[in-house]
Amino acid sequence: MTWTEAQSYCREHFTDLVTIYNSNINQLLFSMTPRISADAWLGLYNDRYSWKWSMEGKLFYVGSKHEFLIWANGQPDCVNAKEYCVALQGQTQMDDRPCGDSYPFLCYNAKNTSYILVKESRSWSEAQSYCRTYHTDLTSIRSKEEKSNITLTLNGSGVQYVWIGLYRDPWAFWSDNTTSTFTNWMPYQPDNYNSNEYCGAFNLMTGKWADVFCGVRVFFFCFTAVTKQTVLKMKLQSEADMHSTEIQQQVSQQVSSSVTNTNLTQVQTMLHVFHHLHILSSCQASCCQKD
Ligand SMILES: [Ca+2]
Repeated sequence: MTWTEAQSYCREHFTDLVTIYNSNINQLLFSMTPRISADAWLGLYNDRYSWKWSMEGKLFYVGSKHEFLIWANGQPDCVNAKEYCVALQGQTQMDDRPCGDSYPFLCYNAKNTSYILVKESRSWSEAQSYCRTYHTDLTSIRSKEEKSNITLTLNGSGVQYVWIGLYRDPWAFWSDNTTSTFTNWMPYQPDNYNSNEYCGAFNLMTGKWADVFCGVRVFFFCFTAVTKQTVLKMKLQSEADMHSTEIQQQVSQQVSSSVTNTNLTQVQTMLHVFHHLHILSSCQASCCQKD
């Protein structure tokens, strides 16, 4: 199945496409599968539209609804899987570029609401440090007004590329919305070959990962999250009137918050998830059976 089809299948029949949190889980998947030259989808994907502003740090969707934010033709294209910072190209349109490239940059100063073009070439993070030291931050473009002020600032400067505050985290998302920083890429991967590889796959021959075009039909891994019920019995001693509904509620709240603090629920879930991995082939739905 394609990545999206596999995601739907896993969500319908199990919990989701699998998340690999560490090398033990990677090893478990490897030991469960035959050594064949084929790939199997993981829940991992590289979201080309998960941009954040340096000044705010939270996710900000950049799409067609913002007419003042225009991607240059064919952008963002994440060439060689290395472009995670955004520059204005030709002073008006956006292009994702390698964060290590050196360009002039645009700072924003919140004290006097001004935009400052710094015509020294620096990497994106060096530019960010500079702006944070001497002004407020690399500039955002959050309104038509802000865009036209920036256009005025850049007017006649002759700069080709100029860093702004937009960036994103590479390969930051798993289908089940958990966050995991563990990776096990093959050498030279991810490479975004042909500029269309935004889904993560597990190579059954090596157990290593590669970025693959999301539309190809390959095997995939689903998992089932099993929540285990734990019964806690406690004896409470108190001078208070335990028949009072109000006091019962207070006690109940305190007990449940102390249980939550131990992460008990999470630990139990984690332990059981990985005993229920299912491997499915990309064959016709009729021949795919739960194991
Ligand atoms: Ca680009």
